[in-house]
Amino acid sequence: MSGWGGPVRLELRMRLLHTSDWHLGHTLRDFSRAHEHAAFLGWLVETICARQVDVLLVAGDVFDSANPPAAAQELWFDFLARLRRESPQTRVIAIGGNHDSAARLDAPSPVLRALDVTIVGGLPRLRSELQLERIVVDVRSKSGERAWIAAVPFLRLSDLAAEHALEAPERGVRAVYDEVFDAIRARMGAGEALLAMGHLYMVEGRISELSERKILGGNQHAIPVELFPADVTYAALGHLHLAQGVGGRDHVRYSGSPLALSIDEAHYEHQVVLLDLERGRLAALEVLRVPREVEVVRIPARGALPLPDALAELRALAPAEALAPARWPFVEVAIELARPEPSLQAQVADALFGRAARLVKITRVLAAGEPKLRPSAVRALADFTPEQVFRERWSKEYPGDPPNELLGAFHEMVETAAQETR
Ligand SMILES: [Mn+2]
Repeated sequence: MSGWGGPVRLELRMRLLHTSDWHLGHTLRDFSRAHEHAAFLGWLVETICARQVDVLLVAGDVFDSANPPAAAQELWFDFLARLRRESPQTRVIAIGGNHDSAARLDAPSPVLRALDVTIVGGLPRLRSELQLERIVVDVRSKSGERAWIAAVPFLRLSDLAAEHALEAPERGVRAVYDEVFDAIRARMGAGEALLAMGHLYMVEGRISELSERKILGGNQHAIPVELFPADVTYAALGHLHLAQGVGGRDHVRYSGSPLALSIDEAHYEHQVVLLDLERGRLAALEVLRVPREVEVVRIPARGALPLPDALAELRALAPAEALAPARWPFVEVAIELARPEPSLQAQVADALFGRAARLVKITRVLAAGEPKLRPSAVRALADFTPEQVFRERWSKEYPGDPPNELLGAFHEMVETAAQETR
């Protein structure tokens, strides 16, 4: 019941907005995403103002690479400055993800602190001691609600105690969180919330086929959801690009990425999460869909078309003048072929000439009943994940699956290589 003349409700309340995996600087087959990122960040500032958000949580992978281009860094700093101007009461807390360089993200911290921006790029240790004063963040809303945040960044094996690092990394991760939680419990008062941030892969996290296998580094570091004990009011997670609560829990949650970072993620419901705390309890949780600035189109939506039909559909796309080039849809086309077609690339390019479309992928599907060539024989190397290539190679020499430690080492190598080549 609401109406005139009711008592003014003076509640303790805090509103937080949880987002992650922006991957600023990302490119999709050489096409810049800067326009989409700028649109998202503009929308985010407007949303934070309109919904009067007290605290913004960014759960890792701010940047797509350890060495982001200047334009990506400009987006980040420009966003922080604009937020400060337009919503000066909003605090920002950001942790590093596996794509971020911890040191690079941390570097401007002393300046950003003056803008109420707290950054924990890498796990701060002094000799072997956790620097708890940097990981434990306490925030207060205008109305006086207080919350404590365990701002734990993505943990690398080198962050974990030596006795855990190789044998049982999940125990090492747990030891870090437990130490931070204990420090918070020793400080927090009644009616105050305990929140966690993390950039990690939880055991019950759902991933969709192929698209995210590459970001997981195998499953060997999957962490059980019990990492977050019952007194954790909300865990703001990053790493998986598909928005979801973990294991049926609403309050242990991946916000997912705000835009599709591969064509396989086009169907995700990209979103951010608004949460309200009231006297230490989670009072409300609301999902806000991120407006889509650029469409991702697959032709056809499922399966594949014979070449003439596929080309006809491409020619039927909107003309180039219909949209600003930065908004032209990303297009994947799947073509069914009776035999290899050497001029395929050129025919597709020709059909798309003058269309509002950016071609990111041609998927070739050999028609059923084709005698000799197995489909895999004509798949491009780019259609395989590094892990699939690794497994293929392994199976040529050894029986069974490669051992987990080896897969883990392989993924760590791939990740390092990927970061160094950007
Ligand atoms: Mn990540």
